[in-house]
Amino acid sequence: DYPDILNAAVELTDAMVAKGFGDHTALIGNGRRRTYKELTDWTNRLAHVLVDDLGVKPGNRVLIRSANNPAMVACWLAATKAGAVVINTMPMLRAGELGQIVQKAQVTHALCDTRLMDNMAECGKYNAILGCIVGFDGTSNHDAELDRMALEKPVKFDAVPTGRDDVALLGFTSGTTGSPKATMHFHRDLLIIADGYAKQVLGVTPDDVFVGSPPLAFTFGLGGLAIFPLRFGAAATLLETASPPNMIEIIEKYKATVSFTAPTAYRAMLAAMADGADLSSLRAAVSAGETLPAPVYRDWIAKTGKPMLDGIGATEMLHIFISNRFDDHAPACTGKPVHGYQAKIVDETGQELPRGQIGRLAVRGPTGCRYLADDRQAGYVQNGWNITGDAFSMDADGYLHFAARNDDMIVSSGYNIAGPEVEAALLSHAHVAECAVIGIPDAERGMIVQAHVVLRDATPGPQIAEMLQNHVKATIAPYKYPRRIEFCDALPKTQTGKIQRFLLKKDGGL
Ligand code: 3SK
Repeated sequence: DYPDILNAAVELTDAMVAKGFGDHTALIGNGRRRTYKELTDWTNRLAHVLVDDLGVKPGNRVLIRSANNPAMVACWLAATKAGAVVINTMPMLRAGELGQIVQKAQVTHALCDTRLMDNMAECGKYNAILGCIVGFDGTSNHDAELDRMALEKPVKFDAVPTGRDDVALLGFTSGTTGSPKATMHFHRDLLIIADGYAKQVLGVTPDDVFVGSPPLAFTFGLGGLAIFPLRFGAAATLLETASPPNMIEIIEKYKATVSFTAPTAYRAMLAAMADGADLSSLRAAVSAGETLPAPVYRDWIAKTGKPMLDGIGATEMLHIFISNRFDDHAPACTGKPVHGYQAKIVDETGQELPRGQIGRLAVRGPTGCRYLADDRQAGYVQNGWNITGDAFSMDADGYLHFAARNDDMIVSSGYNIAGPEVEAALLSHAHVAECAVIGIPDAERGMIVQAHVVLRDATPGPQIAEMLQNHVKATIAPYKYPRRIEFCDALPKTQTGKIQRFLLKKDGGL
């Protein structure tokens, strides 16, 4: 129910000032607070620079390169006000990876934190289409070219009257397998995820203070750390480096109420939490990006007394579409579809499966997948349903239970074994800090379960391996135990914290 002419950035800034939130804190970062009025003026000045001086036209693709900080949010909002299609990118990307994005999205303009300029400039040398690269000061001291130009500009800007179905954002995803795809999202989509999930599941109010680790370049982060707070007059704390101790410190210092991160980070927060840590302000810990192992859910609630809400989202769908609720959450359960979304479990032919059976999770709703010029569209969207890469079951009461990524189901001697279930069993052992389970080829059994384990307070060797195998056999059906265990110092992860099991599978998992 959005008007035909809709610019999402205006709704998150000027409209909030008009609603009386001008003096509320919008963003906290780089050691200072910015109100809604300050953010609105800042973005309007920047939008003037983009349109008047840098020649940004509606529909131009504008790439933003930065760590999570208020200046990145301001640049994203300004480019959106200018009618551009924005691509937020991670600071860790190198020139070659930036080049792939520039070519795929036909990027003409880049706004780059000056501290990250080397790779951006290198990318510009080899990509002629990228005619304009301008630096901004990510430390918010307004000490770079873009900031200096903005200081001269008026604080009022007539935002481009974009249509609600005009593309506002390209979310890039390489999933866990490489080969990037760009997903297109409309202005209305940016508001739908706030008015749906954030309002109806999280019940966000102007008193909320958000904290989290996902990069703004990942739509999980953009929603949780920018769109959700700004839509409701709440505040977001932005951390350039969000280590677990850092997150705890920020929750304590700013009395954060909602946290967004992945289960591995919650587990690390639990390990880093001193006895007197004060998390009393927190009312919701949102876990997504990876499946939430039951031991992490239980340990979190036991230690903090705070609810942990597991959800599943996808860059293709923009944000979380299935979630637990405050009054209805349980271990090893992802909950029910968010308002506006529907889910079903299907087989390889698209036929719906009976309740309780594991199959592919299919979803549909207002923010479904539209890949930019990509043949993989036909595989992802079938008969209007988005066929996610996840294997789930739906129980008799309509709750969804994660089994595995479709690629992570292991068939061993005719048994279907979900890798994450074995991981959860391993994680419930005190000496397991992190683990990833894969299937590797085996002459006798077709495949066997192999676990890659990062130990805590223990020395790798056959003794601990046997102890872990026995622990799994005692925790879940014994046939699921990992026949091989490899110990390692760290697991390969994407920049958004997802374990790259496909890397472990290479070369037989070694
Ligand atoms: O679960 C995810 O991977 C995800 C992706 C995009 C947006 C939100 C989420 C939770």
